[in-house]
Amino acid sequence: PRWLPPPETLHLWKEFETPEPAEIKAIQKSFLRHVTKTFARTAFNMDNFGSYQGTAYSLRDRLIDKWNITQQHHTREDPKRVYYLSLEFLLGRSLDSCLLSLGVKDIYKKALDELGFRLEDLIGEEVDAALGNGGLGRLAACYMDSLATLDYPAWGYGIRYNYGIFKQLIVDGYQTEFPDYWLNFGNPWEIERLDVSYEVRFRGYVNKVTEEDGTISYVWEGGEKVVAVAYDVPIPGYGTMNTINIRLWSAKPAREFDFAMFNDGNYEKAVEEQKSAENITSVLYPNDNHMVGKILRLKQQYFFVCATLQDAIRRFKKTNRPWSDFPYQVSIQLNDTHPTLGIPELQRILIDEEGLSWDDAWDIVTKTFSFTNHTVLPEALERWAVPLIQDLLPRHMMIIFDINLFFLQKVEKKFPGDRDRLRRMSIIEEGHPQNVRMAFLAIVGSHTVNGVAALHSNLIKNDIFPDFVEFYEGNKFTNVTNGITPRRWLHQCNPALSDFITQKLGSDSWVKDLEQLKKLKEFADDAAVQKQWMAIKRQNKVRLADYIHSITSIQVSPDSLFDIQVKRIHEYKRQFMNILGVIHRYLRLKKLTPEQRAKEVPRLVVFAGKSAPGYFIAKLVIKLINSVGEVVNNDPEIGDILKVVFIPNYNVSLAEIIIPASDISQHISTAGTEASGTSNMKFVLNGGIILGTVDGANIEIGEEIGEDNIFFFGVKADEVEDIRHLNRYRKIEMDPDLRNVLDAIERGTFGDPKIFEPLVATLTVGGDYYLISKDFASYIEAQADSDEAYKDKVGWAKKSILCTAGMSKFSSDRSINEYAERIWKIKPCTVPATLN
Ligand code: GPW
Repeated sequence: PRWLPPPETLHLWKEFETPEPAEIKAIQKSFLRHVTKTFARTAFNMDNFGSYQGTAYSLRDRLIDKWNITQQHHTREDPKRVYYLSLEFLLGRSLDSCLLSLGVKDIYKKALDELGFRLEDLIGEEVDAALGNGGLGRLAACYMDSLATLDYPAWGYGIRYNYGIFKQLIVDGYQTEFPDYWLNFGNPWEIERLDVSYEVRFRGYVNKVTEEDGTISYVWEGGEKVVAVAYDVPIPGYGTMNTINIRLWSAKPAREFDFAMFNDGNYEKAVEEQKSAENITSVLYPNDNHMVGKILRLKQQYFFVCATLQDAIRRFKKTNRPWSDFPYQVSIQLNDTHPTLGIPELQRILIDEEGLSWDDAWDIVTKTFSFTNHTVLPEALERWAVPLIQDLLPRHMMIIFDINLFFLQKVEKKFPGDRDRLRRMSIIEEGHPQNVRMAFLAIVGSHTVNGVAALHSNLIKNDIFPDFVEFYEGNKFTNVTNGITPRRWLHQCNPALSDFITQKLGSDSWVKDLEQLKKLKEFADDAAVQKQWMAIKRQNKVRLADYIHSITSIQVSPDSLFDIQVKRIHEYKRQFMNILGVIHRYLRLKKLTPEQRAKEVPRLVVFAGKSAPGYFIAKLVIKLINSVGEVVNNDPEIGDILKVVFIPNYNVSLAEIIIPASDISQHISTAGTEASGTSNMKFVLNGGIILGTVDGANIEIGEEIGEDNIFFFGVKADEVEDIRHLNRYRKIEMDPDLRNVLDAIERGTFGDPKIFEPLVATLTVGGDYYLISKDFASYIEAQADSDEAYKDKVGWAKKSILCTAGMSKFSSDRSINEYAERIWKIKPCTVPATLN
């Protein structure tokens, strides 16, 4: 039974649950209380990290008050909620974004100033929460920000990895990896909830039970259990009371430490069990757009999905509704196929534990789940070996077979006698071993399937799942173009531009309503605005130049054109083509007279990004970039006309410095391979111009800002297949300029050419799968166009303003409203400003 507060004490609760007013004295008091009491430090034993902790804990108190009020309100209103299931949440730092969301940045700055601390320094003390690889994880973080800001009753669910994405160091030009033990100095942004925990079973056996009336049921028993413990990360909406939660699960051993074993002297075995449970949530898999079929990863997937469903069901059951209400109270979004086991898991709970019929249960399941696909790359589509699932989750494997059987029966009914169609559509792929095609399971178990940009959603429909489109008669498939939060990706990371926009628009309402940016178009030809606009860009370039110097000791000029490509290193993203283009430029510059060279647009080419530790070719690309930089940057004939920098350890907080400083950013994936891309949106929102292929969201960005304001090049997605076919069956036509570049590498211009042989071979014997040779000439041409355009300062400033002005569509607020209205069927639930 729940404890009820004595009524005469309620005013005390209310007093302490109401957020403190944001007054300087109150802030200083709470800061000093945390510094001296929570962290036991004194005025004579302080540093910036200590004051970061004090500030963070003082803000945490405010977050928790808002969080509690939000949860109480939601409990009372009981709205339909959305659960966003993701194996990755790439949140980055929280201090600055939290200060801004709570509207207390200025007053905290003042309060800390008076105590002798500079807020900027404290912000720099925070380590990133890097529980993600790249775009997919960062998208989840942007979506949490929008869900909170738009007052939606939403929860994120994921894993609290002890180690986030590895730290990248460059040693002798090569990537080396170091563990990211981000929790070493504590995490002020989480609340440990030892009281919220669930058991998760693995392995064991399935018992078949025949009831007296002859009905058959199955019980999953035995095996081993681990416990999932909740850690809550509050996400405050911007300028609203709504504060939602990301619940991250951490694995603990189910049984207490085995003292009998310990006393028998079997220490190792006693500790072993403890360790193997904790292993489950110890590390984030560092692969982006690539599946590695490791059993621990499958364990992670089931572990988090199992705990999450128990949590959602417990919340649902508190209201004593019938099961048939479940899909009207709960919507579950699968962020790619990684949480797809939620589908058989909910089916199992409903039939094995809650006693529903298969059909009633399946009806609930398919009305509850929806699924976002984020890639068309075949190597990224998850396939799990049947024997692996059978061993780890025997009951789920039975259920998946049954789901498949009933599904194929329907296919057979609709397309009688079409054996090849059944083979193509089967959730179970035949072979040795058989495999479960997780995307098929996700499609069959969901009411809606979406891609992440218009082109991508079309490719899903026409190229990767056409049989399913035909079977469902087009009704399940839709597009929701990705978006980014303008709070972090303009307001927070580019304060100078943000203030200027607010000044020009006469209001800061654009931060929550990006449509307002359209009004900037009026200023595109205004000489004074252009001048200030470009002055702000220059400030941001100086900030990046200083950072580059501090990390790499390379001096770069803020007056050069900043040409930036930052993202995970992957063959399909073609950083290789970029560095080949740089070599081409270098060779061309070397042929010019000093007088001719002086007329060239000076260019700084920046790279950053991590490679998966086992991705050999991607790692060679990093090495080549560093080797080229070594030669070019030290060539006295070249000077500032060309510089090449690889900034190590790309992460969210580094992106916040890099993105506002770009003149050009490159998004040059082979057409049809980048599902959407989201950094493209961040750069353009900050007045940077895209040089890119006709791929992913680049296309829609071009539509919004106008084709004059983007440098497109390369073949179109619908040409790629034929070209690849030709590449396979004839000798590849090597672009002559590209041949020159490869010759330079092979001559040893950039060090021992043997090192780069396997990389260069991808263009020849490798069949040039990503069409670098095909696109090279038009890529170089687009680069030359960008040089010409940059010489026209007025024209460039206009383009830059029109870029920002045209980005309204790409707010994650727009994306989230689309999901809420069209897919989740949830409504905002506005939390009152005070308790009542
Ligand atoms: F393979 N994306 C990613 F689809 O960052 F699962 N990691 C991944 O593992 C996958 C996709 C997956 C990215 C896409 O590459 C990018 O184009 C897209 O903008 C982003 O997901 C968010 O939708």
